[in-house]
Amino acid sequence: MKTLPVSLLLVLFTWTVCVWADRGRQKRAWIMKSFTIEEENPGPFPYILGKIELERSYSVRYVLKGQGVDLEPTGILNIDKEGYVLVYGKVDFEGFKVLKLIFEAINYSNTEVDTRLGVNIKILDINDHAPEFQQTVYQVTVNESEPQGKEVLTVLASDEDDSSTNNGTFDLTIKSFTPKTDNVEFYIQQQKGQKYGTIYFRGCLDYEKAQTYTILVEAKDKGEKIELSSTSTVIINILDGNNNLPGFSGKTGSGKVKERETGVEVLRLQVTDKDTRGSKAWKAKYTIHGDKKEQFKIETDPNTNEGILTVVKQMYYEEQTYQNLSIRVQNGIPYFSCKVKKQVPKLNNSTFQHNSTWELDKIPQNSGTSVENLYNTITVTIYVDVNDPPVFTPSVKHVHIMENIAAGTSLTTFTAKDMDGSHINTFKFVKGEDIDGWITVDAKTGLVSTNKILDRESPFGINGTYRATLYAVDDGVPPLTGTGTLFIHLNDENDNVPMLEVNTVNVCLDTEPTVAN
Ligand SMILES: *[C@@H]1O[C@H](CO)[C@@H](O)[C@H](O)[C@H]1NC(C)=O
Ligand SMILES: *[C@@H]1O[C@H](CO)[C@@H](O)[C@H](O)[C@H]1NC(C)=O
Ligand SMILES: *[C@@H]1O[C@H](CO)[C@@H](O)[C@H](O)[C@H]1NC(C)=O
Ligand SMILES: [Ca+2]
Ligand SMILES: [Ca+2]
Ligand SMILES: [Ca+2]
Repeated sequence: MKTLPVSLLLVLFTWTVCVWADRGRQKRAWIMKSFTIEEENPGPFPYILGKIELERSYSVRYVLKGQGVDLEPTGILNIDKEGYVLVYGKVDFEGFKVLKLIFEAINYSNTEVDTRLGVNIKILDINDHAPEFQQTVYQVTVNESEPQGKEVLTVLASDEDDSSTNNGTFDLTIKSFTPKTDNVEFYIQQQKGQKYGTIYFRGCLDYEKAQTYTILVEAKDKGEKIELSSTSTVIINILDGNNNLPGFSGKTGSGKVKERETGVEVLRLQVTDKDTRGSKAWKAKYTIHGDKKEQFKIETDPNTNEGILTVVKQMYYEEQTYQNLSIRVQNGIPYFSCKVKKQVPKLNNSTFQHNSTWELDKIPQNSGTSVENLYNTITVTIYVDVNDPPVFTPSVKHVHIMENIAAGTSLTTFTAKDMDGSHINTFKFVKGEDIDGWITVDAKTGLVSTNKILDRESPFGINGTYRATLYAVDDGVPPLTGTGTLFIHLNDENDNVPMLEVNTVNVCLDTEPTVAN
């Protein structure tokens, strides 16, 4: 009966060699004391790994085959005739964690395999890989209204080294974030042994303080001799929400409305809103309070955000001389507010997972609470103005004319203006004083013509001058009247003076430069 005296001499301490017998007659295994070699051992090559010795009285030839010899990674290992195992090159742990080989001793005389052993060589990892993030840059958008403790983003990294050792496990940390604002702080949480970490924030996001944060996250392995690390950039974009109420900024406290006027702008109210111009969070929404008779409406100017107050029902001075209105402004979308009270952990809130959140003042306290009752108010007084009478421009006219001209000759045209502004063309011209019935007046145009052949010797003229008056009467209740005066100067008919042509008049204006000759 053959015995199998195998002794193994380990020359180098850094390799693990397991040897067992696989011959049918011998089913015993030798588990050798473990030694390790670091991967990527730089040599010099070849170096002796160890020696396999067989106690034989006859001569045998040693053969080594398998991974590292004729299987990948080929050419790394060999055995010499004395049984020394030699190493010819580097081994990469990330490629081969163990090399499986077969050792054979062959009888020189009959070339039969005398002994066959399995040999496993374990490769020991070194820390030659830094953990790497899945992405070098992460981008995420977060609503400004999100509450603290809200998950912002999860990052993932991996380390190719042995993940069962410190060389292949790593910590995720936030190295820095910019800008540093006092309203918010970012932190990362990584479950023990996990490859991913989640970024959260404590405090309040505030678009007005920072629209974008750039966070540098680092993954650093726990290598014993050297620690390897890499970083990734996380860009957090804040989406502006409605955390600013519009506030009245103009000093317009009162307005005026003419009685009986409607559809007229009475007052413009200015507001400022710190949210993004043009956004829903910026757009002002006005409401009127105290307008029992619904005499006003208010609209928002889409460009300036001003409140345009318009009178929609006629007001009468006899009934009221003024009206107080309270005008509220808010935004069309819900409002929220978040202010940091203290940068300290919130205490005794057992249901809260992130025990490192800050103490905050929030509106609404809980999401879902209505915040419709938040607005800014201004009180305005609208005074009712009485109607102004039409005014003649100019109010006095002089006409020089030859006597005996035909009836119906145009003398001059009066013009008048309604000072109320909005009452355009709502007055008519009527004849006032005209003792001898000399003139006619066109109600619409203000054209004054002769009514008959004029006589210089009329008892109603003084030194050949006749005085008449006109009224411009508006349609107010009661109607208001403006008065214009016309002086007609009649000249003696004289053969030496040429007649004026028909329908041509000599007009002198007393307040403006003369335009006629
Ligand atoms: C080796 O071969 C020789 C020659 O054939 C033989 O005599 C010897 O018994 C063999 N040894 C063993 C252990 O089989
Ligand atoms: C980790 O790597 C170092 C070399 O960087 C090595 O010396 C050490 O043995 C490795 N540790 C493990 C547990 O593999
Ligand atoms: C932000 O909020 C709006 C509604 O308020 C929602 O539609 C949108 O999906 C949110 N965006 C993010 C990135 O959470
Ligand atoms: Ca590593
Ligand atoms: Ca490694
Ligand atoms: Ca706003």
